[in-house]
Amino acid sequence: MDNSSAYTPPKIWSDTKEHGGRFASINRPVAGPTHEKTRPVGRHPLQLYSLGTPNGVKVTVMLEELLAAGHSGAEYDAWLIRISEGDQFGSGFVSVNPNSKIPALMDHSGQAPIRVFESGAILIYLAEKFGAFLPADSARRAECLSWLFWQMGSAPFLGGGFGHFYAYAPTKIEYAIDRYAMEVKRQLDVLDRHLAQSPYLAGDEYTIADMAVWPWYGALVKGLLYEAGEFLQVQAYTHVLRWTDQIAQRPAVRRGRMVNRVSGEPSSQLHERHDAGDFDTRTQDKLAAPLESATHTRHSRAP
Ligand SMILES: N[C@@H](CCC(=O)N[C@@H](CS)C(=O)NCC(=O)O)C(=O)O
Repeated sequence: MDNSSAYTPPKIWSDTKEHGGRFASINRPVAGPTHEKTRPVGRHPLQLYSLGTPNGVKVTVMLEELLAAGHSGAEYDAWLIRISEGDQFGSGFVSVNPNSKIPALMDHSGQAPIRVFESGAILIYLAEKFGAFLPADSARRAECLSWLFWQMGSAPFLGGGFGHFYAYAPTKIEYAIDRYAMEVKRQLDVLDRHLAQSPYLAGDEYTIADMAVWPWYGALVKGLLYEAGEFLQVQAYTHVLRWTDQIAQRPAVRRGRMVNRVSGEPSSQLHERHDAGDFDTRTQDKLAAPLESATHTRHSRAP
């Protein structure tokens, strides 16, 4: 092995140079807000501040599943946080999540508002609040929480490790790509062997563990993450694919993945959700339509 390196770390690291790569403009070595910005609050008990990334989708799927199961107390407003524009560093957002990452939730249903950050914590909070999607029986609950925490611990190797070095880093580093490709394929094999024996992650029942793992590893096996489907030969993980397709058919999942989404087909993007009817009336294709006709109709104006 060649031990030579173009870079010798100095004694003390300092943030003096332009690092390049996607997200370089928002990365900082310190925490806390960069600017004052009031947190908007809508009319529902639950206020979600998020973006339609895999971590954000976990929570919007859970909220839509709760509503579909008849838990009307799960009505929510979903506000858009554009992380590429630094919204996560506004003072209002930081007061909900001092870690400045989406998703973040405020529950205004009680006497004092409760904040919850970290997607896994939000899923457990909602599951316990509504008594849904987290088995009560201790063996099945343990299995569900084990897979939920597996996701929370594993996905940083997929996103921050593999995804970063394969797709986003300004230079391709063979050592880093090999290391994380190996780990991601191992993770996929863990899932594939388990799903060969079990319909869902925690057994026969669809739970918050599936909601946490699906947006990451489901997207990966469908070739939707980092354009890495061929590189990782994802079609080999047939049991993960079976489970992915099964979950994708759920109507609540279809709705949840539209919320706070800012890419893809305009009809699949619901930037903010404040009402169940918004899925029919406020997707980007519908919002664009009156603007287009306004250019042709003399007295019409944009909403
Ligand atoms: N462990 C956190 C991770 C959240 C996370 O990494 N969020 C990303 C988007 S998927 C983010 O907000 N990044 C903004 C930033 O790093 O400044 C969770 O699961 O909630």
